[in-house]
Amino acid sequence: MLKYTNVLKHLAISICVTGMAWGSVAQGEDVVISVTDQVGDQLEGAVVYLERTDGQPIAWTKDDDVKIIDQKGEQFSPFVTALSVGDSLEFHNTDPITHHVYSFSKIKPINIIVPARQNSEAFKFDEQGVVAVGCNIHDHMAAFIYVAPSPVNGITNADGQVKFSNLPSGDYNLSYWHHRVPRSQTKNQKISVTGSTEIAVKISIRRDRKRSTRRRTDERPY
Ligand SMILES: [Cu+2]
Repeated sequence: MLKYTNVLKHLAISICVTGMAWGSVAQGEDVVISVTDQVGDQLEGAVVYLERTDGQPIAWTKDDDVKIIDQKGEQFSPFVTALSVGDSLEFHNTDPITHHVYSFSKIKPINIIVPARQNSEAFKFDEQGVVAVGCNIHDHMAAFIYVAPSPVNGITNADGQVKFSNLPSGDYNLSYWHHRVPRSQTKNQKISVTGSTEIAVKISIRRDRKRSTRRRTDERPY
C-alpha cells in the first residue's frame, strides 16, 4: 500500500511538472490519527484538530453543512459533535415528546424548547471551547459540542481513529479534547506531514464510567 501511494505521488509530481494546468491542483496527504487511552484501549469520541505551526490558515476543503444534533429515544445523537469556529448547528427532535435544550457554557449559553418532531433555529458558534448540553426535562440526556479553532477537526470512531484526507504537507500542532479528560487539558503535539502519515496518540482519561451523565455535565462550567 505504501509503495502504491508512493507511485501515486510520483505520478502526481510528474503531472505537475509536465502540465501547467495541473500546477494549481493541491496534492495532499492522508493523515490517520489513532487514539488510545492509558491502558491501550482504543478511544472513541475524542475530538482531534490540527493547526499549522506557523499559524497560517490551512488550505483544506471543509464541509460547510449545518451540523445537526438529533434527539431520539430521549438521547442526544451524536453524543459528541466537533465544529469549527463560525459553524452553525441545529437541534432536531424526532421524538414524539418535547425537549428543552440548555447549556450554561460561557461561549454559547443555550435555552431552547424543541417541540415534538420539530427543529430548532441554527446556533452559530463564534468562540473556541466546549459546550456541555443537557435537557431540562430529561436529566439523563447529555451531549458535548467542541468548537475547534481549525477546520481540520474530527472525532475518533469506534476504532479510536480519525482520518484527514488530502491535507497539505507541512508541520502541524495536534490538539485533542475528550469529555473524560480533566478540564483544560487539551494537549499540543507537533507532527510533520510529509506523506501519508499515521500518528499514535495516547490520552489519559478518567475511567470512572459509573458516574451519571447528570453529574458529568454539572461538574463542568461549560
Ligand atoms: Cu428531553
